[in-house]
Amino acid sequence: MSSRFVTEPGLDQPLHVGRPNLGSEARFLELVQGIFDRRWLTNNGPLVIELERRLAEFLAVKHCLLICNGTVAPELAIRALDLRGEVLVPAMTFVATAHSLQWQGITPVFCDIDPETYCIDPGRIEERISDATTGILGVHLYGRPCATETLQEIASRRGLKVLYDAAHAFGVSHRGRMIANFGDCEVFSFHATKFFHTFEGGAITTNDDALAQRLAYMRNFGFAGEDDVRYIGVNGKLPEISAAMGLANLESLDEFMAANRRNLEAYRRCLGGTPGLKLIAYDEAERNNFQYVILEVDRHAFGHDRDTLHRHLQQRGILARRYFFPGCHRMEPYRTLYADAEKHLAVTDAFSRRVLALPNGSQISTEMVEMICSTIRELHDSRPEP
Ligand code: T4K
Repeated sequence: MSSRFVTEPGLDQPLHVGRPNLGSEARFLELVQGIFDRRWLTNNGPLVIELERRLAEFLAVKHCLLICNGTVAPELAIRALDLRGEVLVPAMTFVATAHSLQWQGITPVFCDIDPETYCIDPGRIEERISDATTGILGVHLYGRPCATETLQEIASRRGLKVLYDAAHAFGVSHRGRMIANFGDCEVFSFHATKFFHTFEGGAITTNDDALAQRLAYMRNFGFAGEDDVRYIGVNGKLPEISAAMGLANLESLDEFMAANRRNLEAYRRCLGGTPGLKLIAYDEAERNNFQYVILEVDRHAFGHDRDTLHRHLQQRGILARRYFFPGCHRMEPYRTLYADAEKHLAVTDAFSRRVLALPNGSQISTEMVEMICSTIRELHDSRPEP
């Protein structure tokens, strides 16, 4: 793969966004040995039960149900909450968020984002509510929390359910409470590229006992007992091998967070004086995972647009990603089905043309960050004279 790239001196393989954080290999292998010894591979095994317990404790939430991934998790949550008709959702998210609605015949009604938080703009919600609206699906984009209080106030007043896609927000707090505790429930992705992962995986968290029970049945084909099916369900179970990875990774969360934070500070230091670049800021009064180093490129002040910078980095083996471009409303089937959605999404469209995610994670060193930044500055310095 590296032969495709002209690499910088000292860079012998590409620098990826999304390189997995990995905890102790020895601990993981020890847990895998137990799986072999027990011959218990999946279907709510002891490692899944242990990881659910540890996660619920860490997130200070009553119920944490592990699910096979962060796409089936919202699909299950949407069904268990009995959402139908229309659900409000941002278009500035990974397309799986919109798919989890459309897959079940629910219309995703795309709402614009707040340019400061990058999350669904609570001031633009009410204009998108109709008689068919049953819920709001907020996304804590890049691990920065939605305006949960305002969303809850609107939802309670209008009789709507609220759920959150917290795929990016594991280990994050909001007003002193861990993300996991907001809305009717929250869903996580534990995909390999996430701050905390289980190879593939996800979770649903809630403080609602009845909802948790329904979700537990639905995750297992609807079974409530050996011959007793209560609901339509799916196979949403997480295997033991994934739980083993999760348990090993959980022990290294502080190291992952410290590496991310150190890298973000290095990016800030090295890019600070470059015009036309804005780096994501996290609320230092809260817990953060600092996983996403998001750069906004102002093409006038920087001298080149985001796509030129993206190409410039890729050609040098720095695999920055346009998370997320374009907005979901510009992908199929949404582009065809909801052709007028763009009228409501000016901030989303403008932001999606400026955004670039830079490499971060425990695989990225300060020297690598410095090299990435000097590659970015080199492009700025080569800008055409005004
Ligand atoms: N909601 C939100 C807001 C999400 O961001 C996501 C997923 C979901 C829901 C759905 O959750 P899951 O169903 O995935 O659990 C990647 C991830 O696959 C996806 O999980 C993630 N969001 C999304 C933002 O990124 P791609 O299509 O960009 O993946 P890919 O294969 O291009 O890999 C990304 C980078 O990571 C590459 O530079 C390579 C690197 N990588 C990847 C893997 C898997 C590695 O270095 N090692 C690896 O093992 O979607």
